[in-house]
Amino acid sequence: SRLPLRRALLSVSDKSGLVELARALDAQGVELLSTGGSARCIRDAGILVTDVSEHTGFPEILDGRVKTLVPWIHGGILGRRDKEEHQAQMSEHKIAPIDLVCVNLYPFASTVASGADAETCVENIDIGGPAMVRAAAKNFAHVAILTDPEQYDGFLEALAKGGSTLSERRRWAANAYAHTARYDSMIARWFAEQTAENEAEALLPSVLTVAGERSDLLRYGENPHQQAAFYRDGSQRPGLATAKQIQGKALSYNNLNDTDAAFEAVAEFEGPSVVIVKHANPCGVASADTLENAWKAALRCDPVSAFGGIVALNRPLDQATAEQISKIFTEVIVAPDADDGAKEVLSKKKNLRLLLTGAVPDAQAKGLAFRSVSGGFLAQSRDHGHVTPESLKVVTKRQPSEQEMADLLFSFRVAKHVKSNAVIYVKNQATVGIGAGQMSRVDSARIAARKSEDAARAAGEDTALTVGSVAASDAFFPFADGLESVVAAGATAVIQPGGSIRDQEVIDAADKAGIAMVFTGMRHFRH
Ligand code: 93A
Repeated sequence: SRLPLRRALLSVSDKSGLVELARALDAQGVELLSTGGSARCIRDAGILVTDVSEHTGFPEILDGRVKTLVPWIHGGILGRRDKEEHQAQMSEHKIAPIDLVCVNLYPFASTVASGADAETCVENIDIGGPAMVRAAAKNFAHVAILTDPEQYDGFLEALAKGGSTLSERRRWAANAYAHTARYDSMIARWFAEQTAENEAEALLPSVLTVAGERSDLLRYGENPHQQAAFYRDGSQRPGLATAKQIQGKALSYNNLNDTDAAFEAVAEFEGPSVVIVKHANPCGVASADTLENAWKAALRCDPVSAFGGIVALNRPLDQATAEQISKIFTEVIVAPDADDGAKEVLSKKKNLRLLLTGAVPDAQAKGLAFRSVSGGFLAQSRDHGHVTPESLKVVTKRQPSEQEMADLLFSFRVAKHVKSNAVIYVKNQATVGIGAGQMSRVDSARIAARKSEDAARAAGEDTALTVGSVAASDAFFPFADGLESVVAAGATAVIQPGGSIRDQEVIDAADKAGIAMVFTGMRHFRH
């Protein structure tokens, strides 16, 4: 049955859309109750509103900590309209029914994100708001609950039809409990971060916040017969959550997954850099003096796979680079920003999606990564490991040259973003061969070398690009054969974690081949 509306309580921290809502309700003859700041906002717009304190006869006390936590408010929300005793008790205690509750909560997450001190964060824990939200949602049979300005228009449409329906109110109630659950889990996470002794201990409350603030429904999942949505976790980490789509078709599940992989990878590098991703694996990564040169170097690695790829940049996209990229078919470009010339160039490619994120993620930031397994999911701290020159140990007779050292570091940072087993060849800060996702490390090494031969042929060069390169392996070589195949491809220096019981065999093979090898002591499995 449609719900007639006599009295509404509006108490919101995010005041967007509040005046419009109040005006529309007022026009329908609805009595408006409101708390301090919200009431002021409505009154300033020339709309008649009653302060909650006036309605209840009880003042807002304790710096506003107790505004609505009184029986005249909660009784008005919770009382059943279909039960005589409830109605009788309400009139006995002079409790007026409240048919609409519109509440959004103190901005706890953004207060934390702003770097506010602990006292300010605690003051921004809303108590009265969630109590009203939960009460109104419980009484959804008789009361409507709105927790998001984006719901106002839908509510007003329902009102124009004579009031909200039960199924509409049930849906709003579901949103309301999701809203308060998420809110409390953010608070739990903050407390855990304040008190937990390590990242793993902070995991549990963090897991609760996985179901994010807003979701985008996607056309379908990894395959057309699967359904999918993107949930934001409210962290505002630069990337998919902050991306604005400037142009192009709607993003698919695979687009989002690949774009994320590309953008996280490009965030590893300081200088102007480009990562091209296909099927969640990089197929070209390069740093150079300019983005345009980085693009050309990245593309040279595997121009065949780059077709229909996803391109990530760690600098604002400029026109020259945009012109180069638009020469081949690209699904998505993601960058912190783009200049007008670049936008103009790309606007001619109607299907190309351009995503601008405002900033590049911090590759070393802490965070969580999840994977679903049957019956639950696995959670771990994200791989923010970052190998530095100081952490490397040369284990061969030959020392790497300065150039080799720079390329070794580069190659290992790429390896972190390639599915295991990963073997990467790099020359002059650009990948020249990437072997990904094989069940044997030797196969990855061989595939990378063979792809590099193909790339050389495509570029009209007669020696494989891997000749004179350096090579990275994401995990240790269990036997000398992996190393030997890297040497056979022409690598002159190798970077790998070390730690195999056969390390000595592998070191001997490297010395025998006269190449340099360094151990990182850190592994970058990515399964
Ligand atoms: O401090 S509270 O936890 N105690 C309350 O009784 C209370 N009632 C409403 N927070 C309370 N609220 C919150 O105040 C609402 O959830 C809303 O976010 C905010 C609106 O305050 P104002 O109208 O003064 O801007």
